Amino acid sequence: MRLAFLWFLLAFLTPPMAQAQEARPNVLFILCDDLRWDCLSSAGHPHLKTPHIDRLAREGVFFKNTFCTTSLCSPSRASILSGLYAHAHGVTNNFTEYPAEMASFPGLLQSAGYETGYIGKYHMGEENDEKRPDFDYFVTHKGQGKYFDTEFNVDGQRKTLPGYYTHVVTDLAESWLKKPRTKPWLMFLGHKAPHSFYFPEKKYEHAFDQVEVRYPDTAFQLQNKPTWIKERLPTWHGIYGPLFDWRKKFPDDSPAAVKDFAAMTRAYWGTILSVDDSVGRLYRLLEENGQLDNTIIVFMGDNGLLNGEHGMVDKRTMHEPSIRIPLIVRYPKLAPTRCPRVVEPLVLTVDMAPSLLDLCGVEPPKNIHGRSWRKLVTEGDPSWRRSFLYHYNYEKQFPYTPNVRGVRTDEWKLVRYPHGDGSPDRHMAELYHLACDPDERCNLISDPRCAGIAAQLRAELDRLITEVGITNDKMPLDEGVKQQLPDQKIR
Ligand SMILES: [Ca+2]
Repeated sequence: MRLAFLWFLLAFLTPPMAQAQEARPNVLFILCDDLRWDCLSSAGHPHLKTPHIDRLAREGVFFKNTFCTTSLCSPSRASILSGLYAHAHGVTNNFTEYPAEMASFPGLLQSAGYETGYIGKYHMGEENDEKRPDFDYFVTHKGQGKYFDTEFNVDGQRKTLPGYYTHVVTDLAESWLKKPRTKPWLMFLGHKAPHSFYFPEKKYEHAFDQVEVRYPDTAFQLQNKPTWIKERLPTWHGIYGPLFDWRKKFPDDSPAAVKDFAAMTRAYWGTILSVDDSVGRLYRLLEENGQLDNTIIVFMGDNGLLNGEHGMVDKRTMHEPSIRIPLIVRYPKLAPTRCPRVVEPLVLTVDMAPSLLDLCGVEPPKNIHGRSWRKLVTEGDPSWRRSFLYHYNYEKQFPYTPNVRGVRTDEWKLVRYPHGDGSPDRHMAELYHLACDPDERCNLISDPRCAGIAAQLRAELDRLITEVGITNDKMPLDEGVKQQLPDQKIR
């Protein structure tokens, strides 16, 4: 009798709590532009201190081996939204709009009853700052935006919002998050930082003045590399070039000119400190609103960035700093805050859409390339991928990187540079044993002892190309590395 009474009492008392527990999670997706995977103190950076981002990792899941499938802003962003490789979503350069009819995870959440908002850099469709489908609230700007005083299109009204970009978009996000609502929500916050041209806010302008910065030693180990890498050195994307305006007289390969590289690097780091402040503000707001633990917080970068490795700046290539990206997810129902996880297996941009839809209880679209990592995080997944395809097409407007088709496994990487007309490759390929050579110092492609593994990887690359549905791998003709600077308008 007493038991029955207890059951009655429990049944009577628990519904509101049970409902709260069953409520669908909110999603706060924070996307940085060109943030290197290692530019967080939680990822081991020796100089940057990012306590707020670190806290997300300490209370959540740190995906240690996350990669983009194309290291370029717009294609990578479209892969995050759609779960598809670039050839399938069609955004293969930085000037293409995300197709309106293409399913995206924000659109699917919206159809499932979520209120969806986008604030900040969208960067698909260079000159279009208009509202996009899939979002109830939409704030962006044309082009790259500016670190100071950007003109935004705020839900239909164009106005210059004074101040530092990172804080302006955080203010807008805070206002949106404070609105009373009954629906679950998705807020997608697109930072400009730390994209070039790097300008920290005033209080962080001198944050790294005392840090000595040199070219990485791999910049001087190009002997066994393909010649296009050496040709890139004095260009827009090489360490002897203009360094996004941080070097006024170029090319300059004198040792003294490293001061320009150091100044550029310090400025890049400075912009990241403001992002960390922004993460802290949003975390605090969710905490105050009682929404922290029912919100999936994603902190991610769209692509990596070379900072002098192999003599390169910018991204696009398949070298590690270009393709590795930061990814941290805090959601106590995925990983309890007292039990943070580090996930080692290979996770990709294309996994974001199916994973977030999975966590929100929404069916992902059929025939996408990515997979939900939910099971991988909670219990491990023996069927998880052991290799992936990387894919980049030569750009006439940025003639500093060839066509790239490559495969990366847990241990190895093979990179091919197809000419584009089906003829035999004209650039030397690259082969690295990452397990022993994580900095990609020693290209083993000509080592006869590695002929077997090279052949295996070549076969795996062909298999992956077929697996993602590329039947006729069309790509531009490689017109070679050129010295010309890109058009002023698209830098
Ligand atoms: Ca980017």
